[in-house]
Amino acid sequence: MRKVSLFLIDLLLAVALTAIFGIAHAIAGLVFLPFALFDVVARTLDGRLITFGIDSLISVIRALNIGRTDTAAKLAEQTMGVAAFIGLVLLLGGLFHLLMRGNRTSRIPLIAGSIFGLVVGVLITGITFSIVPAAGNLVNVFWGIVAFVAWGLAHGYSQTRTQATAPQTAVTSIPTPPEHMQVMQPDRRQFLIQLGGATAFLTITGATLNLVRSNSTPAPASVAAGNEKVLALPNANDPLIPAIGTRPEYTRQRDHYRIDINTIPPTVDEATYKLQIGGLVENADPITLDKIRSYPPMHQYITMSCISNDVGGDLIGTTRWTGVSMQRILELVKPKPEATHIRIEAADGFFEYVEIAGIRADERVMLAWAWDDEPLTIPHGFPLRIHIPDHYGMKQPKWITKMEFVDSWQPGYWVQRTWDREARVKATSVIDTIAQPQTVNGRKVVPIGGIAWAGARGVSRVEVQVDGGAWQPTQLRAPLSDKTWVIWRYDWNFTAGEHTFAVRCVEKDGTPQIEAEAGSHPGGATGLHSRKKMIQEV
Ligand SMILES: Nc1nc2c(c(=O)[nH]1)N[C@H]1C(S)=C(S)[C@@H](COP(=O)(O)O)O[C@H]1N2
Ligand SMILES: [Mo]
Repeated sequence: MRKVSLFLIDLLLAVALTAIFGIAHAIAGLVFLPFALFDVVARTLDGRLITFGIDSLISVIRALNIGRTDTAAKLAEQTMGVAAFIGLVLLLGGLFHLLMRGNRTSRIPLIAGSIFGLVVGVLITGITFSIVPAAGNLVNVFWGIVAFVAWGLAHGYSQTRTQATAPQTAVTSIPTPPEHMQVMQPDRRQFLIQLGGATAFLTITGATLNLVRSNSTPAPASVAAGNEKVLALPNANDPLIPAIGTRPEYTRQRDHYRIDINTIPPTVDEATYKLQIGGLVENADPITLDKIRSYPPMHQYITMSCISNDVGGDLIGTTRWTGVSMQRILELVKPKPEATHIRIEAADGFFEYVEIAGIRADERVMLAWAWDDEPLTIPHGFPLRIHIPDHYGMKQPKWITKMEFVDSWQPGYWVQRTWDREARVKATSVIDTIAQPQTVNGRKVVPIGGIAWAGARGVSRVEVQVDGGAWQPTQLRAPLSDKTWVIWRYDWNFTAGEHTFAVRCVEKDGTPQIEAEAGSHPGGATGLHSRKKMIQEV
């Protein structure tokens, strides 16, 4: 009986500790240690293992068709984080009971509990904040330790409440029956009920507060209630109307996919922020946001994709980036002649190397501070992120804190974890829709449509194939820029029955899209996108 109640106490205290971290996070923005610890594990695991984990997660999400890949993946990671944390704390509780079996310690349970909590707290916060510095300031370290001391104290206290107490009677000659023969003491049962009630209360409070908090995250002022800016898109006059069901050509910032190594994105304090400059430069003065925003802004419509995006996947978006060309930053910091690369560091510990010659050759390499005409939101990299044309997202840090000018290339965060050094985007084309039959210019057709994208190389042609027949040219809309996807449309002569449709594209210089199927690891997915559909009269 005692074993069972000890396990119950461990479990309840582990859940209660998690709930208290959740409440403090919702109310005071303090670190939610279960997520921070998950990020620690994700960062220290072997690159191949973590890549395998991400690939499997994305395959499962896409196979189950449970909604947006990015949100489903984050939710899965957060759930794993909470479950692993409860498991870890449960184990630590077990360790505490083991240590308490010594007679000396069992006589001072409150002191022993606090010391145990202190040691565990120092270890866990120390490891966490040395690996995920973004999660840690002194307040968070202190808070993590205090919470664990309280947890240890609660263990010590529960020890005093559940110990097999000697009978209260004066008859001391009757020996206490062996432990396994005792019925549960009323006091112990009462204690378990109290503890269970308190834990349930904390858990419900924590969950509710966090739900309220995440639903009340204020939208940027200009997006609030119906006064969203409507951008006049540069191709607004293009006569080609996308087939019904084609994705929106332009992605609002709030709809853009989000991928990064953080269970909770890092926040950067705008008031004290300065872009740090270091290494081989003549002017290492930190650069203020005001300074960066004081340059005449450069606007670029940009399609960005995650290298983990499968053919036809949803980890791709097209929005308008605003910032300053990196060439202006070079003029400001004046790299020394030996400098060949910039090591870009971010608030979450992420980093990448960018070649200086590439910046000199292409003024479109841009330090961006706004997306979609709004300041970058926290998940999308506030206050600064970089754009590097023709490369996957993994090459383009968000939340940039520092630029270190160096004289050699090193592998960046994902390159260290077995992903491609260049990560140059692979051309891709996707069928978004096979729409209902309709009559166009007196002809009964099935409009088919989607996107094609070849990074900054541009798309010259998109073709559709039906049932393995000849490839047919499609109509293209003018793209938003030379770096965005292009919307295509094909009006296929209506023929009832089940049909298979495939799409492919050709780059500006005549290079065809790679048709051989390959998964996203290590250099980005290739292969043709196809869909089957039963075409019927309407
Ligand atoms: N600091 C930081 N920058 C980062 C990442 C990250 O984990 N940390 N992830 C990269 C990856 S893999 C992608 S695909 C893009 C995604 O940007 P988005 O979330 O704004 O769409 O950010 C890139 N920049
Ligand atoms: Mo990515």
